[in-house]
Amino acid sequence: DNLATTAKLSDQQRTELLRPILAQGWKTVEGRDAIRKEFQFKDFNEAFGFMTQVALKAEKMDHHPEWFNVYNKVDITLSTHDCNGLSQKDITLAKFIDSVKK
Ligand code: H2B
Repeated sequence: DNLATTAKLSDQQRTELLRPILAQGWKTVEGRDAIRKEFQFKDFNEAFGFMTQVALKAEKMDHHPEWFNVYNKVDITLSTHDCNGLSQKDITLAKFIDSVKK
């Protein structure tokens, strides 16, 4: 449920769950318990199509990215405000985002 999935990850969960995410190019953020990745597309249309798919998923999950778009680039930071750090929802959303980008 929502309470369980937005609990801050334990050190052990963090190590195990983050490994595959970091292998896909996500990076931990300096000075903050969050992950970040930059995506680049052919043009704005491709970037915004990607953002639309992520937005629909985010709304379904009630878990929203912090993101910044300029033309064909989208810079995404994931963190859970409810626990002021990384939760299972960030892992799930990161995997979904990578599956959309392919
Ligand atoms: N998104 C993220 N990234 N973290 C949260 O803690 C969060 C969220 N909380 N989206 C949700 C909305 C909460 O504010 C609402 C009220 O359920």
